[in-house]
Amino acid sequence: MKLYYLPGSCSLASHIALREIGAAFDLERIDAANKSADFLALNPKGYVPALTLDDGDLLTENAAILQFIADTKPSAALAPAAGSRERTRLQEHLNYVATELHKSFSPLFKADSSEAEKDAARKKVALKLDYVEQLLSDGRSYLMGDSFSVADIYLFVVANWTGPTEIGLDNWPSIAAFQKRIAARESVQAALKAEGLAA
Ligand SMILES: N[C@@H](CCC(=O)N[C@@H](CS)C(=O)NCC(=O)O)C(=O)O
Repeated sequence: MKLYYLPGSCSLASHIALREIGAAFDLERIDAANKSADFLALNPKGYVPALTLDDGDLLTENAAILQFIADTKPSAALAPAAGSRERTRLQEHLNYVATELHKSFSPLFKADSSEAEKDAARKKVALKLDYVEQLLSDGRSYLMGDSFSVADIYLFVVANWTGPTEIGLDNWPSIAAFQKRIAARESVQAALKAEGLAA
């Protein structure tokens, strides 16, 4: 398998999940400003994460890739069984992180966003974080309760963006504690190091 990535971006979630299951994989960093013709031919969507499988097939979309990785090694227990109510709950969390939280950050990373667009984005991110804070403030360790899952990995990566965007986590203490818990995992430290990020 080969994972195409951008350091610290959402592809870090797929990267961490691959390390959680102890998969053998290669990493290829893409040049976001100057995407190669080879990458665009392989993945016309033009973004990461993109995961090529050993049979040449390509998977894209974090929420799908994360579940694929979890299903590759059920004993790692990163996702409930397919078809179960709990699996639907996991998909609910993955979808929230992808379409509500992750995408709310997008204007903050675009060079051509106006200050008004950035302010609106910060407000939207705050609202999306409020929901997660409410969920975690019942004392659960993870989104699914007591079980760590791929949704936690994705949430960790996206919530980490509150650092570079200077939103911070002071208003969301349960998320801040969650971030510390997830950051302590060996897989996370190894992935951050491999992407050249401060662990
Ligand atoms: N719908 C995609 C979105 C992926 C995405 O937003 N990737 C970003 C990094 S977080 C990216 O590759 N940005 C570079 C670009 O689009 O040129 C998913 O959920 O995986």
